[in-house]
Amino acid sequence: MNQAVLILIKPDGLKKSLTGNILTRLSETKLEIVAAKMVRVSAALAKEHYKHLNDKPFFNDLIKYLQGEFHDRRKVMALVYWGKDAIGKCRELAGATNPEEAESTSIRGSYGRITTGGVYENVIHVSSNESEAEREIKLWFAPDEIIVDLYPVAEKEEQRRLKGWA
Ligand code: DAT
Ligand code: MG
Repeated sequence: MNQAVLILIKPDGLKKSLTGNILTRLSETKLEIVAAKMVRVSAALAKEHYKHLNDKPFFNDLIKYLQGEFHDRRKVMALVYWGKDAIGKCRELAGATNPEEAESTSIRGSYGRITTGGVYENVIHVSSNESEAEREIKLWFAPDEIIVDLYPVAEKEEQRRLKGWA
């Protein structure tokens, strides 16, 4: 069954210059990239992304980590992959949440670490099921940033000032 999945290359992945490597690993899946961009992550976006964890003791550090505060890289790379069993394939390549428990050849097993402060620096985010993927993709991307029609869209009246090239 075709699925969409949100992938984030987190600030540690960018700082460690792993972008090309991670994209190469993901290309083994033969999935299609249908959206990609660099994002400066606001606190509001990070908190909404990880809202299911907002009662955890590590939540504040998790938000700072996603915002790049620990890596002097205030950005992440956000992508949507699409194709057969996309979530399972990408989760398998990513490896377990805890980088010390992740299979050593997985992306998190190869490049992740746990800091002395207890932060799981696990290099990438991968949505864990279809409903989470839909919520996350709609959070990170607008419909016209995705080159296929993943979800229903509606015409919206919007009064906002847009930047154009000068
Ligand atoms: P995943 O990223 O594998 O989907 P998750 O959604 O349960 O895992 O958690 C989101 C992130 O929160 C995870 O990538 C790292 C962090 N995290 C989870 N459990 C943690 C823990 N016990 N200590 C520190 N960070 C943790
Ligand atoms: Mg998750």
